[in-house]
Amino acid sequence: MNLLKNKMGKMTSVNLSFFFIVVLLFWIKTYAAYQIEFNLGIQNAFQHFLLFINPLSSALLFFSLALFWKGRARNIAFVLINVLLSFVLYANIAYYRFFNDFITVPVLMQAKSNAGIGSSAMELISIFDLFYFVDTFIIIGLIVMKKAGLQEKLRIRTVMSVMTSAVLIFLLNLGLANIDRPELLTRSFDRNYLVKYLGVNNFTIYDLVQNSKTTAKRAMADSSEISEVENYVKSNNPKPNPEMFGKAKDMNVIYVSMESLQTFAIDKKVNGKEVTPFLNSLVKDEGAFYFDNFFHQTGQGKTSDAEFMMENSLFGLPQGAVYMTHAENTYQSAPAMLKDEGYTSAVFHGNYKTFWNRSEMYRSFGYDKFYDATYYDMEKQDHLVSYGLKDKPFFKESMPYLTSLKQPFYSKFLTLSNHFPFDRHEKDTDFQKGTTGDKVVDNYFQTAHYMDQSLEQFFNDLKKSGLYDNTVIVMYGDHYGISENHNEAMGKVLGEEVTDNKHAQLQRVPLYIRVPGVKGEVNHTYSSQVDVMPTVMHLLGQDTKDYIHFGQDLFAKDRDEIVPFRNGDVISKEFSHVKGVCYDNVTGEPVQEAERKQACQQVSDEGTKRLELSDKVVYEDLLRFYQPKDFKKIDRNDYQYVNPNPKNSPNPEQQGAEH
Ligand code: GP9
Ligand code: MN
Repeated sequence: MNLLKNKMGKMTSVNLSFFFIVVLLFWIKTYAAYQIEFNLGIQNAFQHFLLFINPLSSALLFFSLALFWKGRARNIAFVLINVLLSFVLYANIAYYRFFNDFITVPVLMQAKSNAGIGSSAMELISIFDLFYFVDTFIIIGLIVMKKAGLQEKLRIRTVMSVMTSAVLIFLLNLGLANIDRPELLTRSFDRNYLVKYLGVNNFTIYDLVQNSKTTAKRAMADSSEISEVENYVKSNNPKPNPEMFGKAKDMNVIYVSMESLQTFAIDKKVNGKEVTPFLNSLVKDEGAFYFDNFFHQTGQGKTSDAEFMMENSLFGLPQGAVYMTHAENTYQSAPAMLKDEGYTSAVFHGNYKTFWNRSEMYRSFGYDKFYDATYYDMEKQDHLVSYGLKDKPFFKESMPYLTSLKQPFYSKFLTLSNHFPFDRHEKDTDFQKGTTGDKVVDNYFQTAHYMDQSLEQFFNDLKKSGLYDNTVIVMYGDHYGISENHNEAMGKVLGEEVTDNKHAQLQRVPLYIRVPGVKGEVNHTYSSQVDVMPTVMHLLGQDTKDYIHFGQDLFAKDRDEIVPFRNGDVISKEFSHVKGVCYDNVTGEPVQEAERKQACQQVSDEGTKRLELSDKVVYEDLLRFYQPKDFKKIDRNDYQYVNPNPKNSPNPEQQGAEH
C-alpha cells in the first residue's frame, strides 16, 4: 500500500514537474516582455515585485486546464494553451508599439477602425520577435524528445488544488496591488496601471468580464425604453433666456478644467494674500459671469466625470468611471452637436491619452483632435508634476496648436498643477503655503495660486493672439481637492467646524463664463456641472430641446435649482438633503416642520430620479435609439488620436504617481 502511495506521489510530482516548467517558461517570458516592450512606470521595489509575480496566477490557472487530460492530449493542450497565451501577449506587444496602449475587447470588435495600423504593421514586427514564442519551441522540443515526463491521469483533487493556488496567488497579488493603489479595480484609472499591477492576462480577463457585463445590460434594452426618459427630459427643460440666446453665435469656445479648485479658495486670503487674485478680478475687469452656488457632481471618475457631465449633460456613474466602462456608447455631446455649424473640436492635456481612457471616449464624442502629452515638451523635470505638465508650460506650449485650429473651434484645456498632493511648485511661485499644519491643505493654496497665475498668462496670450474677443471662455473647478480626511484643517481655514452639511456645501466649485460683448455678474442660482452644456449651446444659438439631457440652462428664468450628487445627497435652493438629514439652507439647521420635511423629501426624490434616468441612458446605451433633429450621428471609426510626430513616449510616471 505504502509502495503504491509512494509511487503515486512520485508520479504526481513527475507529472507536475513538466507543468511547472511550462508555467515557469511562460512566466519568465512575460516578465521579460514587460521589461523590454512596455513602459509601465515602475516607481519602487514593491511595484517591481508586483510586476514580477503578476504573470504567475494566470499562467498557473490556464496551464492547469491541460491537467484534466493525460498522455499526448495533455501535451497538445500545453502547446495550444501556450500558443494562445503567447499570441495574446504578442498581439499586445505589437499593438502597444503603435498605440502605446493595450488591446481591449472593443478594439478587437472594431478591428476595422484600426485599419490605419495595417500599412505600418510590418514595421511593428521583427524577426527578433520570435523570442516571444521561444518557450513554445522549447515545450514542443521537450515533448518531441520525450522529456515531458510521465503523463498519467491526475486526481481531480490535485488539479483543483493547483487551480485554487492560482486563485489564491491572484488574490494575494490583488491585495498587495490595492495597498499600493487603492480601488484599483473599481476606479481603474488607466489600462497601464492594471497591467502594471495585475498583468496582461489578468487585465484581459478583467476586460472581458467588464465588457460582458456592459454588453448584457445593453443587449436587454430596446428602443421603447428611451420614451420614458424623453418624456421626463422634455417636461423638465426650461426655456432658454431670450436675452442670452445666440449671444455668442459662431464664436469659438474654450473650456478650462481647473483641477481640484473649490469655491472656498475664491476670494480667500492666506498669509494676507489672495489665493486666486486673477479669478477674483474676472467679473469686474473682464465682465465674466461667476456662479457662486455651482457644484461638482463627480464620482470615482473625477476629472473625467466632470468632463462627461459638462459636455453631455448626463451624470457620471455611481461606481467606476463612465469613461472607462462606457466609452463605446452612442453619445450626442457638445463637440458633435456643433459639427454641422462648422466647428473644429480639440482637447489639450499635459498627460497621456490612455489616462481615463480619454482617447476612446473622445472618439465617441467626435473630437477632431486630441493634443496629449506627446505634443508637449516633457523633458524638463522642473516642468513636470505627478500627473504631467505644469499649467504654465502647458498653456504656453498649447498656444501654437490652438491658433492653428480652423475657426470657429470648440476646445477644452485640462489643467494639472493643482492636483493632490499639491506639491512641487515651491520654485514656481513666491506664494507662501498655508499654516494649518496639514500638509495637503497648506500646499493646496500654493498650487491653486500657481494655477491662477497660469490662467492669467493664458488670458494674456489669448488677447495677444486676437482670439479673446471672439471666444467664449468657460472655466470650472472639476471636483473637490480637499477630501473629508482634512476636515480638521479645513475647520481652521474656514473658522468653523466642518460638519456633514458643511462638507456637502464645500462641494461648490467655481464656474466662470465670459462672453465677449456681454457684461457678466455674480449669479447665485443653485446649479451644477450638468447645466453647462445647454447653457453654452444656447449662447451659441443652438437649441437643445431635442436632446436627451439632464441639466437646465443657467440663464433660464424658471430653473428648478436641484443639484443631485452621486453619494445620494441632494441640494436645492432651499434645502440640503445630506446623509439622510434635511437641512435648511438659511439656518444650516435640520428642518423640523413636517410640511417642509416633506417638501425637502420631494426635492431629494426628484434629484434621485434624474440620476436614475441618466444611469439608464448610459448603462443601456439608449442614445443609440434616439435621433435628435438635425444631428449627424458620430461614427467612432472616423476618429483616432495617433500623434505622427510624438515628442516623447508615454511615461506613466507622469500618469498619476500618487492619488
Ligand atoms: C489626469 C488628470 C487628473 O489626466 O485628469 O485626474 P483626476 O485624478 O483629477 O481625475
Ligand atoms: Mn481632476
